[in-house]
Amino acid sequence: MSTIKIIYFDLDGGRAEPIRLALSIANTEFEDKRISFPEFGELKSTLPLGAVPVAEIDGETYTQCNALNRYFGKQAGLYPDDAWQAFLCDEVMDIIEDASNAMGKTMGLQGDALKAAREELASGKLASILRLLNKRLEDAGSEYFADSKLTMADLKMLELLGTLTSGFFDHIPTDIVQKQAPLLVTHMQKVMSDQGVSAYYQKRSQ
Ligand SMILES: N[C@@H](CCC(=O)N[C@@H](CS)C(=O)NCC(=O)O)C(=O)O
Repeated sequence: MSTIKIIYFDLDGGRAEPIRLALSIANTEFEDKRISFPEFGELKSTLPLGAVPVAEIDGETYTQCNALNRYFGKQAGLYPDDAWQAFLCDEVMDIIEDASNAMGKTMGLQGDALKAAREELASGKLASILRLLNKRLEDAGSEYFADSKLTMADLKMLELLGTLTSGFFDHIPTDIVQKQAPLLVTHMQKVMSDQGVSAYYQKRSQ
């Protein structure tokens, strides 16, 4: 059996969260290494690409959250076998990466520059992304994004929705999802009530 360590910020969200959820749903043992922002600063130069999440698997360090989502998702039965359904799952995961990258670019800004960049993002790219995700969910039957069941795309959606509705990003209105993509709000509630997902968060809250 492989030894697995997932390294990421100490957040119940963000790019590592779908990986943690998949491992937990599959009952796979792993070390959930959570680091503070100052610890990340110290660790950064030792990381292969200076970013997290990374997965240490049997001593080697691997990068790229969506590749990790697919790998651990396959093992958890959360990634479609069918090529088209796999594509639908992948497209959603990559669209969410577009949103994360766009938000990441505003991270170093401050004051008026931050406000202007975030407001432009909220009314521009982010709004387009949310509307597209809403359409994809509707086209897939409004319950799950692919395979008519829970997949990594749904778990990754939790990551984006949690971030956007929590107020984590100043100047991004917390009702942006409700306004641009109302189906995603009910989708988030459905995913949160999934047995494996709710068991994970119940355990986290203990
Ligand atoms: N392409 C990478 C992106 C990873 C990434 O940008 N991670 C962010 C945190 S969510 C990070 O480490 N940012 C800090 C930095 O780049 O200095 C992936 O898919 O995992």
